[in-house]
Amino acid sequence: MPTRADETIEALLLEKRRFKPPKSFAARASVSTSGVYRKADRDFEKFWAGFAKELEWMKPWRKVLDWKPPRAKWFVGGKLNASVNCVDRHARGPRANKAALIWEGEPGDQRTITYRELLREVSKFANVLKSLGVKKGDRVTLYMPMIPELPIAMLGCARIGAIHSVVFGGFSAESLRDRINDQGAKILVTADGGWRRGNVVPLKKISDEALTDTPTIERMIVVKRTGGEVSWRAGRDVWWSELMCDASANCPPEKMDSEDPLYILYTSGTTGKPKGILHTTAGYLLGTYATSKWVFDLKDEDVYWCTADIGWVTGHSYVVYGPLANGATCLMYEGAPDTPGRDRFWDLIERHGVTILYTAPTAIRAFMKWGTEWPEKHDLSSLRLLGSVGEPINPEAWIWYQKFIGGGRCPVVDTWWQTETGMIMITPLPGVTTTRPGSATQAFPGVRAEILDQNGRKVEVGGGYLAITRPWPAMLRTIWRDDERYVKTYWSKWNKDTYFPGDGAKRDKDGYFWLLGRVDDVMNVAGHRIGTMEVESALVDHPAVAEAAVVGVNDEIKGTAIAAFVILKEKSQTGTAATGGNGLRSELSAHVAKKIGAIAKPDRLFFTADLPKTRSGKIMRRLLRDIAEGRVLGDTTTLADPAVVSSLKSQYEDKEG
Ligand code: 7RM
Repeated sequence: MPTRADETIEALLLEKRRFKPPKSFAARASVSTSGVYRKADRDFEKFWAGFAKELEWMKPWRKVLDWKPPRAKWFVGGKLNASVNCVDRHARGPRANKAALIWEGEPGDQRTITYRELLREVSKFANVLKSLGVKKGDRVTLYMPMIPELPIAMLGCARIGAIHSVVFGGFSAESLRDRINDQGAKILVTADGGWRRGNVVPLKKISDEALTDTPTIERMIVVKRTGGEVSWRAGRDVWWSELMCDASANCPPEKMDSEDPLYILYTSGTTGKPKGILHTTAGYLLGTYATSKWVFDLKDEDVYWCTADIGWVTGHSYVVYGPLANGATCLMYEGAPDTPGRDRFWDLIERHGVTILYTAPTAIRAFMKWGTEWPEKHDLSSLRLLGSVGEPINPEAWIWYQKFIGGGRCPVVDTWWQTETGMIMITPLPGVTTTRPGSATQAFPGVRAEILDQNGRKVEVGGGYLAITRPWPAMLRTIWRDDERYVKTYWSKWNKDTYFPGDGAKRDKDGYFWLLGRVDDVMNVAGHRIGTMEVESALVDHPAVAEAAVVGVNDEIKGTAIAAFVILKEKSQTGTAATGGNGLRSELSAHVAKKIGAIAKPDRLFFTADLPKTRSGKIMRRLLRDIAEGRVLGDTTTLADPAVVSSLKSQYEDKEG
C-alpha cells in the first residue's frame, strides 16, 4: 500500500512545468552562471571565505573551519561585531540616509528609519542595557510586536555581546516563563501591546503573568505601542522611551569572537520541551548575508519584504541580519494580512514599491482562497522576485503565486531551511536555476545535501531522509543547556559528521530535491513549528485528561492542522465524553492556549475511550491520521486491540458528519 509520502511524490512528479530564469532577470542578476556551484564545491572553505571578506572584521580569522564532528568552529580567531556589519558600515558611507527599515503598523501609522538613525537607536539601546548592568554573555528576552524597537533591541544586544532570545508574541505567559527560566535572562523587553486584526495583544499583561516566577529577571523594559492601560511594578518596570532619552548615541561595539553566541531561539522538537537553538556570530552572519545576497539577488535599489514575524527564525535571518548586512531597505509590517481588508499585502506592495516578496505557502493558499480580485485591485508591477518558505509549497499554490502575484515575470524561489540551519540551504538561484513548481531544487553553493536511507546509504534517485553532509557556516552550535540533546537529535542518526534535519525528501533524475515534510513528531501548522508532544503535554496537564494523542492532518490552508484524541479520566467522564462535550472541548482548547499559545490549539478534538496502540504500547499515529483524514485504514495487524480503531472511526464519523 502506498504511503502518504509516496502519493505526494507521485503527484509532484507529474508536475512537468519548468520555468527558466527570465532573460531580463538573468541579465542583471548577481549570479547568472551555474559555474558557481562547481567552484564552491571544489573548495567550499575558500568559497565561504570569499564571502567573509565582504564582512567587516575587527581582527582577521586564522582558519576558515575547524571541524571535529559534530563540533564546528568557523573563522577561528576572527573578531567582529554583528551590529557593525548590519548598521555602522552602511551608516558611515553612501547608504547613511538610505532607509534601512520602512515600517507600517496595522492601524496604518508609518515610520522610516535610515541607516544613520538606526545606528543612533541601536547604540542608545546598547547603552541602556549597559546602564542596567547587562554584560557580554548575559541573556535578554525580547517579547515584542513587529515594531522597529524589536530589531533595534536585537542589534543593541549584539552590539554589547548580550545574547538575545526573541519569544514570538503569540506564545503564552507559561511558554514565555519557561523560556526565560531556561535562559536565565536578566532583562525582558516587551511592549504595552501590539495590534493584530484590530485587537490589542496584551503583551505587558502576559509578561506580568510570566514574571511571577522568574528569579533571574531584574528589569522589564516596556515600549509604549498601543497606549493602553497597563499595570506597573515600580523598581522593576521601566519605559523604553524614558531610558532612551537619557542614553548616549555613542556606544563602541564589543569585539566579539567569531564563535561567541549571538542568539538563542526556541524551536519545537519531538519532546514536550522546546530546544534553545544557539547561533554564533561570524558563521551565522556570513550565512545569512551570502544567501540574502544571492537568493534574493539584493540590489541597493530594492525594497525587500519578508512577511515573517521576527519571533521565528525566518524573521531573524531574513528580516534582520541577512538583509541589513547587505545594506538593504526592508519593509516591516506589524499586523494581519486581512486588516482592514484582504488586500492589505497588495496595498503595502503598491504603496511602498516592494520589489522582492518572501512569504509562506500557508499565506499564499489563504490568498488563493480569497480570490484574485484582491491583488487585481493593485499595481504589483514593482515586484521582480518572489520567495516561499516554511513548508512544502504545492504546485498549484506555486503557479498561482507566480501568475497572479508575480504577473508571470518574476522568478519564484522555494527555499528550504530550518531554525537549526540558520540560513537557506536548498533553493534556486533566481538568475541561474530552472525551477519546477513544488521543488526547492538544489543545495546552495557550498552546501552539500543528500538523500540517505535508514542505514545511511546514499539514494541517488528516489526517496529517503534528507541529510546535510558537510558543515555550513550558519549551523547551530548546540542546544542551550542541553548539549547531549544536540548530539543525539542532529548527529546520531547516521555518522556523527552527518546532520539529520528530520525531513523526508526525494531526489529526481535531474538531481532536484522535493521536500516532503517532517518524518518525526513535529508538525508544521500554518508555517509554525509545533511538536505533537508539546500539545499532548498541555492536554494531559488538564485535570480531566488521562491521555492524549496528537497528530498533524492535511489541511487545505494551514498545510497541517492539529487533531487531538483525548481519553478522559473516569471520574470526570460522566456526561461530558458521552455527549460530545463541547464545553470541555473548548475548555481543553483554552488550556492548550494557556500552556503554549493560541497557535497550538487543536483544530479538531475527539474524545475516545481508548487509543490504537501496538503491543509494546506505542500509539499508532499513522492510524490516527488515517482516521482524522477519513482514509481507508492501513495495516492494523500490529495493533494490540483492533476493535479500538473501528470504535474510534465510527465516533469520528459521527462527530464530523
Ligand atoms: C525556515 C523555517 C523548519 C521545517 C523544516 C521543514 C519545513 C521549511 C520548507 C520546508 C518544504 C520548504 N524554519 N520547511 N521550508 N519544507 N519546503 N521550502 O521554516 O524551523 O520553523 O521549520 O519547516 O519541514 O524542517 S523552522
